[in-house]
Amino acid sequence: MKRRQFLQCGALNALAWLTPTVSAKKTASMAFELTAKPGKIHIVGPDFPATDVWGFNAQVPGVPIRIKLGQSLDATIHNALEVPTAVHWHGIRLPNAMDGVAGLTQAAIQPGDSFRYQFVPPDAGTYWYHSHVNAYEQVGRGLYGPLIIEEAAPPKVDRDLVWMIDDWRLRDDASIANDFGAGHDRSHAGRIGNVPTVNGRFRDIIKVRTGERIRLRLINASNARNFALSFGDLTPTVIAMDGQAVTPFATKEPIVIGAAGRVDLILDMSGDPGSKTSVVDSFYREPFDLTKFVYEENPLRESALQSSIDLPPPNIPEPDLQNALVQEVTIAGGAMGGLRRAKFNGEWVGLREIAQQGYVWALNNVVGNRLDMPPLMDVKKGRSIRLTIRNETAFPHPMHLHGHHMKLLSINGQGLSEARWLDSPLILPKQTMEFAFVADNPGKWLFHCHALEHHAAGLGALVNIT
Ligand SMILES: [Cu+2]
Repeated sequence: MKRRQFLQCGALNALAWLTPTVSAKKTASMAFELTAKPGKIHIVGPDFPATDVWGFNAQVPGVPIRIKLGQSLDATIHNALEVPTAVHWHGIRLPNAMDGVAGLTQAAIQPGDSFRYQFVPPDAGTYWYHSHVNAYEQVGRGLYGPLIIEEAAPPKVDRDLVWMIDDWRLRDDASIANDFGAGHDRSHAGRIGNVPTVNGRFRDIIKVRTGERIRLRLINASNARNFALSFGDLTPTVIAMDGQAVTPFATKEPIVIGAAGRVDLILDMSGDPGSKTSVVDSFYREPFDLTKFVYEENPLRESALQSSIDLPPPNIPEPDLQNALVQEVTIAGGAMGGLRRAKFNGEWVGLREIAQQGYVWALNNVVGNRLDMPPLMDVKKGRSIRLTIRNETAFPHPMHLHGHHMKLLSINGQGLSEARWLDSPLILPKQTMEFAFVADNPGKWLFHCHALEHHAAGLGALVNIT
């Protein structure tokens, strides 16, 4: 009798304990409410005033969204701004209607309105979400956040860190310079700022411990700044690019991350207790310290972890190279680009006249100034495409294809020994990259430069898959 009472009691307790926890957990981990609204953040520290920004839940970076592979992403966006907005889930191979391109895949979310995004991301990895309405202003003001899809069994690390790297153009009073979409930015390198930040902070320090293993997820949320990061005495091991696993490789070369790109690194913190290591950018002429690791006095362990850091390989259909549609795309225009004329609204027009309307770039001689223009590619679902992108301009372009990852086949004719699946490859001046992918995701997709001022100035096109 005693034993039975005890069991019953135990069973009841277990039920009482389980029921509310399970349901609470479900809501907490799967449904996100994000409000796009103005906020204030301290970017440059206490000696300066806070900066007025726009953020998801008034934060920059916005609320981190982290779910497990296989879970549904369920996010309702409330627009508390005075302008329309929409949210793009960058790098996710999602259904077209969830892609967040206002005017193409949905109507913009008007001030006071909401929109619910729901889909199951097919790949684990490091992604991000950001506004896709007047992105050069809305992303520039802070409307972005990290989107992490965790592997079922991630590699064992001591810490999983996300760094959203940004580049702000601030005035002396730490307010955002209001010259979004300036002509010079559109025709040159895009909006390059003067205050590079990690997670919204300028020259912050990151405390670490000797022997610690960190998975560092780098996300470049800048309008246009590209980064090439060195980690001092540390030798990072690259494990993923643009969210997709690569065969891990250790490198002392600077890690290049174009605007919108992502790189996952494993860092084994090998510095001495009490020491410091600067993370230095060297993409442009003047190198600078982005941030600093500061080692605590007590080490975590004597020597680095030796466990495996391999991620599951990408689960993306292999393109059929033999029977692929061959498509060449040439990027032309911009300052020092030598483009004389291009097709603008269906007619050949001189570049000077096009530039007067704010457009300076063309893909295959077509200025991408509208979302109702004829597509650059019109293909049947399931068709493999071999896409060669030639950059004939004087500037780098991170070219983003929505809804797909592209397999990089060659750079300047040089084949690759390892697979790279990218959604935002950075193509340097005078460089040619060849890609292949299966057009397996139906819909009208954007293909555009993610230097956001370049996109606004005509560097975009549509891919129609039916
Ligand atoms: Cu560009």
